[in-house]
This record gives sequence, structure tokens and C-alpha cells, in this order.
Amino acid sequence: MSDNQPCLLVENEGPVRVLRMNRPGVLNAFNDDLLIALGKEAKAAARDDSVRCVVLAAAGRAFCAGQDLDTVKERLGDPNAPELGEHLRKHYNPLILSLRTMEKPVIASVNGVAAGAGCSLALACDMRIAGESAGFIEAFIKVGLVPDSGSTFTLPRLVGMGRAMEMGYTGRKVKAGEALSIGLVNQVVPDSELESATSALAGRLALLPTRAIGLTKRAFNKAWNADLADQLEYEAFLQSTAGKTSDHEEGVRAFLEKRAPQFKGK
Ligand code: LHQ
Repeated sequence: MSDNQPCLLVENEGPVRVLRMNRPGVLNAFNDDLLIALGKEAKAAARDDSVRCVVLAAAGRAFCAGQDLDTVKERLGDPNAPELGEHLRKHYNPLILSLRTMEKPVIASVNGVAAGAGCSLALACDMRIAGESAGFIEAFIKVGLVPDSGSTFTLPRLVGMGRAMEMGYTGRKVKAGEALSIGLVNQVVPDSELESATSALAGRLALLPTRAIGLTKRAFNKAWNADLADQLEYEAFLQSTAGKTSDHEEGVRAFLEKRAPQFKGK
């Protein structure tokens, strides 16, 4: 991905604001620039009354591969590097809260794999429309981490605790068909129709009573009967611990060296 390309494309389709992640060379993995841009644009869309539906989409063959592990590599072995929990509090947690509390519909248009925090991002949206080649991976465990960015909150509420735990413990890929059958996505369409189907859905939602949708969203959020900020804080607390384990370091190194990891449970 060339550095002079914006990492986030902002497109308007009438009242629909499309925020398209644009780091396709690394499957739209999150670096600080992308996280900052997404956080800023989510807030801008929330404030802008002319925006009546927000779509999160992605360039290339994937939705988002989660945290950019090259940036994580830079801090391995550096005792002065910021803790993962701090990184979550600074970038991810405010973004997730923005999406969940913005009083307008938010759709994830999932064009390929959504892994780690990329999966969490899709789960934080109000609904998910997926192409047939989409897949959802709670990849955190593969690098010795705990699900974060709201996954421990959203995933069990969408698919039930048993399935959530299985996904969280194993990190296996849940493909689009299975995702539909367990309620992880709302709709699956052929890959070639994802963009038009997303536009159609978003266009319909944008024409509905936006204020009432906002209040409905507020009501659903409250009915969930748990405090996301507390859960996010707990995830950040746990992640600080997980980020210090040797299995985390091993998982990251193994991924980057393209070899099988040898975890030691430490
Ligand atoms: C990547 C990445 C990536 C960099 C693909 N980074 N390059 C963590 C820490 C800090 C605080 C916040 O919280 C978090 C939360 C997290 O998100 S932890 C989880 C991080 N993500 C992962 O562990 C997923 C890593 N990626 C994968 O497992 C695979 O790439 C998936 C399954 C997503 C896709 O597999 P393939 O379709 O086989 O693609 P690929 O592996 O060949 O990737 C294509 C390229 O993208 C490749 O680069 P290359 O130069 O070889 O073409 C990858 O290195 C790069 N890439 N994910 N997260």
C-alpha cells in the first residue's frame, strides 16, 4: 500500500456516509493513522445531521485483519513501550463507543475476512451484511491475547455464550453461511453484489425516521443490561496482562515469520 494513499476513504451517497478502510496490502490492519482517522470520521458522522446512515466498508479482499502486527512487533522486548491496555483506551475503546452510541444506523459491509479487532469492529455495528467470501475470526487467541474492542460484550449477545467462547478460545474462522445461521450477520449476498446490496440497505435505512432509530438504538443498548465502558475497561486491564506473556510474543513472531507458533502457556 503506497503511503500517499489515504488510509480511510470518506464517501457520500446522499444521506449515507461510507467510511472505507484503505490499507488493502495488509488486509486493512489497524495502524495508528487508520484508528485515528476512523475515530475522527465516526464522530464527525455522528454529529452531522445530514448523515442518516453510516456504512463501514473496506478496500480490497478483506474487511480488516485487526491490529497491525508489524506495529506490535516494534514494541516487543521494549519495557518502555506503551501497554496494550493503554492503546485500547486511547484508540479502540472510544471508536467502539462512538459506533454503539451514535444515534443513527451503522452497517458493516463485510467483504472478506474480519479478524481480531476487525471482527470486533464489525460486531460493534448495528447490523452486518456480508459477501459470500466473508469470514469472522476471533484471532486474538492466536497471538496470546484476549478478545477486545467490545468482542466479549457483543459476541455472546449475538450468538450466545457457548458459541462465543468456542470462537474466542479457538480463533477458528466462521464463514459467511455459518455466520448467517448463528445470527452473526443479517444478510449474505454474492461477493459481486455486496456493494449494491449494501447501498440498497443503507439507502432504505437512511430514509427511515432517523430520530426514532436513534432512540430505538438507545433503548436496545440500555436493554443489554451491562455497562460496555466497564467491560471495555476490564478488557483493557486483562490485555495489559496478556500483552506481557511470552505466548503473545511467540504468536506475533510466529505470524510474522510465517511459521507455526509454539505456545508454552506462559
Ligand atoms: C497483516 C495482518 C496484520 C500486519 C494480514 N498485521 N499485517 C492487539 C494488540 C494491541 C492492542 C489492540 O488489540 C489488539 C487486537 C487484535 O486485533 S489482535 C489480532 C491481530 N490480528 C491477527 O492476529 C490476524 C493476523 N492475520 C491473519 O491471521 C491472516 O492474515 C488472515 C486470517 C486475516 C488472512 O489470511 P490470508 O487470507 O491467508 O492472508 P495473508 O495472511 O497472506 O495476509 C495478506 C497480507 O496481509 C500479508 O502480507 P504479505 O506482505 O505477506 O502479503 C500479511 O502479513 C498481511 N497481514 N494481517 N494483522
